[in-house]
Amino acid sequence: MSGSQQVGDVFAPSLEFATVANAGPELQAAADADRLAFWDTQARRLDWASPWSEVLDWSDAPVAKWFVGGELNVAYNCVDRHVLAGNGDRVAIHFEGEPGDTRSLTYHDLLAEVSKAANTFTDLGLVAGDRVAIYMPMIPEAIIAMLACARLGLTHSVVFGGFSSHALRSRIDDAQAKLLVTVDGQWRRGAPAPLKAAADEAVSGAESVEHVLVVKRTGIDVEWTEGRDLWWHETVEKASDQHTPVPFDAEHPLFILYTSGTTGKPKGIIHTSGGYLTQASYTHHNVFDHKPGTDVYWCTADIGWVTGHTYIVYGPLSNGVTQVVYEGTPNSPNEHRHFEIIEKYGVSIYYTAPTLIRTFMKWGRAIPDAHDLSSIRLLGSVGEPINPEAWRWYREVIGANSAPIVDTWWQTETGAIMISPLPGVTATKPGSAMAPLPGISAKIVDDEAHELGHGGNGYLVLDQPWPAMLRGIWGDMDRYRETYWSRYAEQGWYFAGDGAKYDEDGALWVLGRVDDVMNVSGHRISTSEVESALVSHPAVAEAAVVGAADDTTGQGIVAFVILRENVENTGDQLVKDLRDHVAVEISPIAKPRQISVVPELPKTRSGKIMRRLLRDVAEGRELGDTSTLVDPSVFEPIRVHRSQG
Ligand code: 6R9
Repeated sequence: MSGSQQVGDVFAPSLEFATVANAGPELQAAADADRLAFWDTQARRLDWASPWSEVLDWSDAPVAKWFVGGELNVAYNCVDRHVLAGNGDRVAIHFEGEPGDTRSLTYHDLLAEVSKAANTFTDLGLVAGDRVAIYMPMIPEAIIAMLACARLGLTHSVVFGGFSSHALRSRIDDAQAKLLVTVDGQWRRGAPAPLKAAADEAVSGAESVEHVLVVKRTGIDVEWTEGRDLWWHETVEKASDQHTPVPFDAEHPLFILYTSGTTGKPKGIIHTSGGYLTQASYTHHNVFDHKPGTDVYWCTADIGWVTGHTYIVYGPLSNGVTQVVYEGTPNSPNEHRHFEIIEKYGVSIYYTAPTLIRTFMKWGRAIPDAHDLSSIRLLGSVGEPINPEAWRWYREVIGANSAPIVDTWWQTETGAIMISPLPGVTATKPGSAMAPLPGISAKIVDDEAHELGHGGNGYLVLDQPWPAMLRGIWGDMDRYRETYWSRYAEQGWYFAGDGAKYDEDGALWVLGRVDDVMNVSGHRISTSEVESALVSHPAVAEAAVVGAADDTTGQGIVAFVILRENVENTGDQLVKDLRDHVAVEISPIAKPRQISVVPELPKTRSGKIMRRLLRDVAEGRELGDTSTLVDPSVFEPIRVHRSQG
């Protein structure tokens, strides 16, 4: 076996992988020599209808223009050009429905479907610049609708299918969407759950919406508003499959995606076309080492969040990917589902979130071990810091001790991956995102904008513009400047809102949101560092840590833990063991003041632990807004436990 070489805690790339890797050291050398010339080269991965006159115009900072004057059609780049290059028969999407129905779409099929949808949207009177809301589960029509928008220069706003009608309505109103694309219902754990009902509620009285286009997914009964509502199978499926795309300016808005800010109403993050697609395509090619025609790629995200936009739709399809799209949850009908899918399609690149990896750990390795996962050759992680314990488990159990792991740091705002190892090039350390990618520049600084040396915890800033950067907040450019650019206004740096450090070897560690950094007796301790220590204890499957107000120490550390299967809760003894373990792993100052064993943790729909709510529990307050929680009932046992403890 020629796995990667492990020395201490450093995994060097194997020669075998490095020899055939897409990325090589020349990327960094080229970016160092001339950053803008580097991006100029990367943009040529795409087909442009007309060239640009300038790579970057930063004169109106912080609003960037990339590839000034260049024109392209994003959907043409993701679909048509693969067909024109003779790859029309390659499968683009292997769709796996939750109830077990399957469907494979080639690039030929995808071109026909996107063309039909584009013709329908045009018949409905939509013109470039109009906004379209998409409220759908993970079915091919969601991707087709996004690409049809891109083809026509319509700006899509995808709203996660698990959000409430209230959340949908506020997004429709904010963007003034003219069309809403949705489904009758979606499959959830073997049963159809209505979605159009929520869409109807959202649209009722929403004056901007002229039509609601409905895909029949489950066949459940729906209410129907004549004149407004249209069935996909009676319109799109009957439309012509011939459609000629026209090019748009590189800065034409491609999509708006709302992120739940910690406070206030959601921010509509604006992304445009040429720079966004350039970085999506470049990162997908190099970070995932994607080989078109050979690899089978699977990103388990939902299109309702940015990972689905960039690493299911735009990055992969621009590179001619063959990918799996799965509709359901990882345990429908049982915990074997993801591994069955990997085995069935021969998935070679698998990209998921640490929260799912820890869930797999909790279920136990017997489940993945029951499957042939030998097709896997690269693993990715995104969404939150991955604790070293989960990283090692992921590599050993899912990656057969040889697949490189790419821990990818980025944000809705950055549009594409910014910090990540390059497989075949970068040696990795469990838990570290390692380094900014070639072409990207980041610094770790203190409050006074001084760069920190190795070992110092500081703030992550991006000190140079990048092609996929957000271009603003929809309808609120002041908030854009205030949120991201005011903290280091003098320096002109983008403030990411994450804490980070370089370790003694110069590896970059993202420590979590800065509002998750606790201050205990004057010591800065990251919630994720303590979580990581707890999870490294054999009894613990998952942990969430918050800083709760404390009269003597400023903040006290409060932990919530889920135990692994078959571990007995020995009460006080367990709590003592865990506190001692943290003291050993980090330091006695990081010992949690209080540890509660709970059956479940509150999470957002994108899988992030809602620490704000746990802080409310820890500080004995009434719960704040729980509207973005997947399942608000998880608080019942947590509170019961608290009143007993
Ligand atoms: C892509 C995505 C962004 C925030 C980001 C950070 C956290 C994402 C991470 C990570 C550590 C990683 N985050 N990836 N933290 N290591 N590899 O998740 O976008 O939903 O906007 O969240 O997620 O805190 O600031 P988004």
